[in-house]
This record gives sequence, structure tokens and C-alpha cells, in this order.
Amino acid sequence: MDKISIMNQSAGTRSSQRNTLSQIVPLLSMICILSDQGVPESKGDSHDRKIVLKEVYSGIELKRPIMIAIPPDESNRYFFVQQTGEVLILPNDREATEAETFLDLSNRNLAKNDFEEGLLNLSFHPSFKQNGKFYLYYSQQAPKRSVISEFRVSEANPNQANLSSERILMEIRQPFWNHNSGNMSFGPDNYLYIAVGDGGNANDPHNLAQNLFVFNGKILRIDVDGRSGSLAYGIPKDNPFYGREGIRHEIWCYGMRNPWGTHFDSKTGQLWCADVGQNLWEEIDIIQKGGNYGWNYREGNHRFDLRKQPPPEDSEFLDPIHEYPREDGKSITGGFVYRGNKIPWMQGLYLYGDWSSGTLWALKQKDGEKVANHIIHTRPKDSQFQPTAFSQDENGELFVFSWDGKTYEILDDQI
Ligand SMILES: [Ca+2]
Repeated sequence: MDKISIMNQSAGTRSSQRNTLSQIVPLLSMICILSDQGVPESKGDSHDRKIVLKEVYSGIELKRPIMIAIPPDESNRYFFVQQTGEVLILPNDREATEAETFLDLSNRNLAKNDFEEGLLNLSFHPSFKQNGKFYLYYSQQAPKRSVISEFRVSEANPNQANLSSERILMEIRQPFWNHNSGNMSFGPDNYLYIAVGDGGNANDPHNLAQNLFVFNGKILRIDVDGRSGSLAYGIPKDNPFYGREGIRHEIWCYGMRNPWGTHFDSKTGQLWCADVGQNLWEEIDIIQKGGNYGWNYREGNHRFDLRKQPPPEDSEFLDPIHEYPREDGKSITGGFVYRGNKIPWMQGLYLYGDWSSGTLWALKQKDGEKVANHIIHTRPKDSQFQPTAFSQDENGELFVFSWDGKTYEILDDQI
């Protein structure tokens, strides 16, 4: 089961029941559940600590918000990306009641099924302040595909995109409507990392994630400022398969199913990737250059039985740092390694959640190995909270978006 079937189950439950902080706090204080009983706990740690969710921007009606992109220009503007195709500019005043439309792609036939299609990412060029460039990942129909494009801000108005400046970098075939992924980030090396799902349906029917001549089921790494041959971008020469025949040189790692939540740790530069599972296991990977993360031979730490052919004998699969079973959730939403200041005990922990169960966790690692994992938020019974994505502000403090359109700040429960 994955996001398709979950959507059908929950289609009637998306209405807007509001959950106030006062409803959430007492419930949280009663709940103290540790997961992963087999993981040793180190002394003096924060394994029983919890967070609370505080709704922000409640004065603005948002439709399917999936990220806040903050331009590196000290302008105090938050760009809310809505999967429906609009990007709204809000001030970093969380009580704000007015938004300005930066761009609107909603008339571009983005989605036949808007559950996983649509506008999925906005990433600002590291030199945005100087060049006004930014990048979008969005889906298109007939033929079904993902488009990664460069745009510029209007020269006349910094709060308006110039849509006619579009320069398409890449179009990726998407045989089905689901598993578009679309997480993009500029790494510490200023290259653009693009996560692409396996093409969709179920079981990866065309075995694309293990096929090194297609982009589906991969994380790609490109140089938006360069040009390689006739391509609209450059391929960094230190990409793992650079120069290898029969392999797309853009590939950074492979064997992904539907990465949802792909982020760099702002302190260490490590790339974390949550990969949505299919039948049994949700997983979190710490990405290594050239790594094969297993799908569709493996799901989490396990052989995926519906792939009948055995893998090639020389296959080396990288197992996730963490997996969890259906009892804990059915669709992982990846988050961030927390590097903010407001929640000292969460410093350096990786925060993530599950879309279907509404649970949030914090995972601790050392040298790439899990040392602890604990629940930091359990959805109250009367809540509609379903974490669709996380974002971080300019200070490393975290937001989480819910499927019902609400935006929350993540705060310590003891402030
Ligand atoms: Ca995997």
C-alpha cells in the first residue's frame, strides 16, 4: 500500500477541523512512547522530550502548501509553494494576513491527478541576490512528464516572476501520475540535486529505479551554470558515473522509489532522503555518492518479493539508516536535521513524520548509524494533522505543513 490507496481511504476526511494548541498540548503531555525498543539509549539524552505544533499564518488561506523557500537575499520574504501551481510571498511575520502572488502556473495543465502531480519545488540559485534566478520542478500532461526549469525574477518588480524567462533544463518521462518526487536542493557544492521517483504505478513495473539509462528512481546532480555538449546544464566531472558508457552521467545515486523529503544537513552537508515504501517498510537513507539504495530489489532492509528476478551477483545495496513498519505509518515525510536554537535537545537530531499516522519522530545518528529514535508528537484523536512536508526558516527553525492546508511551527513543549 502506498500513497495511492491511502488517498482513497482518507478522501472523505480532509475537511478542516481546526486543532488549537490548547487541544494538542495536554494530549502530548500524557504521551510518552519510545519506539525502537532494541536501540540502546545513551545516557543524558532527550528520549522523552516532545514538541508542540503551533499553527501560523492562519490568517491566509493556503492550498496544498508544500514548502517555504527563502531567498538568500535578507529580504525577509517567505515564498510559499502551493502544489496547485501558485507561489505566494508572505512576510516572515507569522501573523500576516496578506499574501502577494509571485507566480501562477495553475493554467498549465499541471495535474491529471493532483495527489502527487503539480508544482513540487522552488529552489533559489545560490547567487539569487545577484542574478535573480530560481528553479521550479513541475509536472505536465500529454505526454506525462516532470519539467525542471530556470526562471528569473522580473526586473521591474522583485515580487514578480518573469515567466517568459523560462529556460527548460530537463524533462523527465513519467509513465504514471504518482511518484513524481521533485525534491530539489542546492548542495554545499552549489550543484542542484534533483530527486526523481520511479515513474509510478506499483512495484516499479518497468524496473526503472535500477536502470542507469533513465532518470526515474534516482537523485541527479547537475550544474545549472554550466553546459555539457548540447545539454542545457553542465554535468560535474566528479559525478560518480561521469564518462561511463551506457550510464546517464547526471546520476548521483539510484534505487529510489519515491523520495519525499530530501535535505542537506546545514552543518555537516550530509544529504538525507526519506523514501516512501510500498507494501511493508518506510525508510530513511543517508545518501552516498554512487550508492544503490535497493528499490525494486529491496524495500527497506528486506528483499522485495514481487521483483522476481534476482539482482546481479555484483550488486551492492545500501540499507537505510532507519525503517519502520505499517504499524507506525504508511507514507514517510522526510524532514531536516535540526540546527535551530529554540529546541536545544533536538540539536543534530533528524526530524521526520508519517503522512498517514500523523506521528513525528526524532532520529539520532552517529557515524551514519542510528543510535536512537523516538516519538516527539502523536496525533490527537480529534486531529486531522497529516504532515505533507517540512521546511526550515533562516535560523534553522522548522515548519511542518498538513494536508488540510495548515502550517505549523515546531516548538519545544516546555517553553
Ligand atoms: Ca531502499
